[in-house]
Amino acid sequence: MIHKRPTMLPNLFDRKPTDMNGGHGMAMRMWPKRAACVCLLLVAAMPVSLRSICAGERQQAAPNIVVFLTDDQGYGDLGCFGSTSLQTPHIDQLCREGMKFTDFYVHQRCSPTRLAFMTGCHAHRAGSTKVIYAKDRIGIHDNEITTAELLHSAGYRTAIIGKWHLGEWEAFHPVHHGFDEFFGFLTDLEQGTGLYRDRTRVESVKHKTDGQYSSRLLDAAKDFVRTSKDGPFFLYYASPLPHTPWLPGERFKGTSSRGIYGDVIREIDWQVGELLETLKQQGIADNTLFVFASDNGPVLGINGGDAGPFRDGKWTDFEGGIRVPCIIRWPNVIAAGSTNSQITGIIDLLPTFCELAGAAVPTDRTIDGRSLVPYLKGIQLQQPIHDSFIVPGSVIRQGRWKLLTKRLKPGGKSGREGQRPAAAAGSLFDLQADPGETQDVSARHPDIVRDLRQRMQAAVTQLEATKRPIGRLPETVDQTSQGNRNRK
Ligand SMILES: [Ca+2]
Repeated sequence: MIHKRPTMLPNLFDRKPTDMNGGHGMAMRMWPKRAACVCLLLVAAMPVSLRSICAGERQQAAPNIVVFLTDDQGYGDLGCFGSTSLQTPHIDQLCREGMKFTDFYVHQRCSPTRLAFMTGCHAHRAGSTKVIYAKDRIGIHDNEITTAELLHSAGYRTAIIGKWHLGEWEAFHPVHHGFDEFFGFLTDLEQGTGLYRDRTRVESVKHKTDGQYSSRLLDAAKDFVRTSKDGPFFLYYASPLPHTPWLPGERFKGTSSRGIYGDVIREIDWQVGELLETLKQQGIADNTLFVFASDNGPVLGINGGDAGPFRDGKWTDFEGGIRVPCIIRWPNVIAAGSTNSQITGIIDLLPTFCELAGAAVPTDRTIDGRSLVPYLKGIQLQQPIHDSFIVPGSVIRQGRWKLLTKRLKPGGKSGREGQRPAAAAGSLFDLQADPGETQDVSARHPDIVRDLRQRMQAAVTQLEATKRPIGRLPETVDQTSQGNRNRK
């Protein structure tokens, strides 16, 4: 069983990232103590066969892992997911060479999805469904055992390049949560943020989506791959694109037929191609698990993203907000051009990566995710890995049926509600016949409504009994003088 320290180190709250005397060096001095402790516990809990992997065979057996997570990209914004107006040849190639997941779920906004990715749990269970900013004084809790920590403990070199968005204060910084390296942004604010290298703020940034930063993030990712080629490594490429404001690099301006948004999608697609090519140049592409997904649905009403066949977009639990495109490429294992239409989600990446790395999934807490490895290997299961998908207190999907247990409003500002109507609590949709959630069929299927309500109630009851807190700053930390992110 894995135990983490019961409380966060108080001294972390007394400092801000730029006060820590040189970023990387300090981070590396602090981090290995925790990593070594977790690793020892993990190894002790492993079967002998996995211990031998941890002891030396891992580099041949375990794949490198790259997660390319985009920001606010819609289900319908890829050629291989049905777009006829956007050209995404490199991502389409991922589809041809890997497995397409048609029913992959995330949360409706940035921070909860990233929290779910890092913890293998619904964000509700890990303590917060908020979008996290400095003023909130919250972030990922130190007691969480993150995807990055688990991979680090199994011998992976770990990096996050791009947007973190799980807390802007020192205690929540990614280098304290399993990442050896960080290059990117702690926050999402469009009015200005900072570019960090490890724990040092190296630049003030007006717009994190500016094309100049996109190319620099990509260059950092390519450098990380090249210097980690002897592996194994975990690269979490958390692209800030295509979040607003849309500011594509010069070479991509005017390259699409979908305006500036389309230009940004072209840039994302090019970056995917560049990363894949870098992996191929290093001779490691075939044994690298490459995941491509979006963190939530598109922002609607601004001539931007497209949710494809689904209703609504970001900020809602309609399918357009929470179902996103996902592709996984791993030529050594996955059948090229395959499709998986079972319920899956970003919560499944933690247990998937653990199985591949020979790390034990934490057993001292509830983990909502399940390993995708049987799906990746094409193993026929008697039961799918998930019986249902639940956004606690909001929606439950089982098979073709989706029940709303609360009223869902359209995403974004309420003024847009006229064009995109709300749906009443108790609405039942048949996603197989009606993926756009247009017809409430609850009156025709009272037994299904009753069953799904009971399942939701049971899930919420279980959640309330087992949910964990989000990390919070002690009241003694003075936001005006310590710990907050810097502004220009
Ligand atoms: Ca987002």
